[in-house]
Amino acid sequence: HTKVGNATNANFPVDDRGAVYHLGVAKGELSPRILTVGDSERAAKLRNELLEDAEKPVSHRGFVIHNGKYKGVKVSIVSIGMGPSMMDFLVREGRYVVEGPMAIIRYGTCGSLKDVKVGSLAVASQAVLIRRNPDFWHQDKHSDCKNYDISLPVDGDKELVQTLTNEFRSTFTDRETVVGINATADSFYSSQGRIDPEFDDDNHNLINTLIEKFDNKVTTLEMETFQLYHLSKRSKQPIKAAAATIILANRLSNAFLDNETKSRLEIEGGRACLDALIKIDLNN
Ligand code: R1P
Ligand code: URA
Repeated sequence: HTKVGNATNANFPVDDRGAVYHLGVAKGELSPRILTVGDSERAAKLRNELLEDAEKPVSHRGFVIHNGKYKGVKVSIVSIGMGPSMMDFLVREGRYVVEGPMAIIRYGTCGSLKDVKVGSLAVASQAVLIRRNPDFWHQDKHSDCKNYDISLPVDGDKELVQTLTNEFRSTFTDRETVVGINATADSFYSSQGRIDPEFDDDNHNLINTLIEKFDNKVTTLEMETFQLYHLSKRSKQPIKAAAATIILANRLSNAFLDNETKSRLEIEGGRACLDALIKIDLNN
């Protein structure tokens, strides 16, 4: 594990070496081209299978950074764990340590609201955010208070989304790649409409609401893509962002993908992501 030393500025903590407080890297220690995944084992496999000249990984606070080259181009593969706040750390602290324009592709797993087989792939053209609103369960709530807030859609980078879609469709000729809206939730459970008899979640209608609100265009449910798309758009320096997922769970049929297929799709899809990442021109 990497050590981060004392920080002095509470607004944006960096140590005396210039390492950011959570990612543990300083300026120049992260590539402008980033492939990010949730699972640290997925990141390690991608590093082992696909990176050349890989450096010793930097591991801090649940983030693991693998720097190396893909087809001669410098890239970073970063595992971040789960949820919008982990993506927030990556985009903000990553932005601080990288000079100039960036491209970030997320490759994760997801549930699907479409009638597609598990083991299909998805690319997110847009993303919405679903947040559980705790006030709904409060005794002093307003009468119009909703149980789950669903945001308006935010676009991914059109060019990178198209490049990623093309790479997926040419890589996976034996299975479908669906393109549509990703719904990013602040829980794997309640705000993705999973029913948990142990908790009062009031979410029985959530999946139908999502399907109807966006005219049946929500294809995937996971936990990070919205934060990536939203922050990339709000970054003052350019960040091109796109996201792809393995459809692990079908939320309509309740099917779940086997580990062996998932493992294979992680590598093949990871290669497709890296191909898209190195093709993109960062400067226009
Ligand atoms: C939940 O199981 C996790 O899987 C998905 C979700 O977004 C969440 O992070 O992505 P990863 O497989 O990349 O972690
Ligand atoms: N990841 C999620 O967040 N949801 C799923 O259903 C599967 C993977």
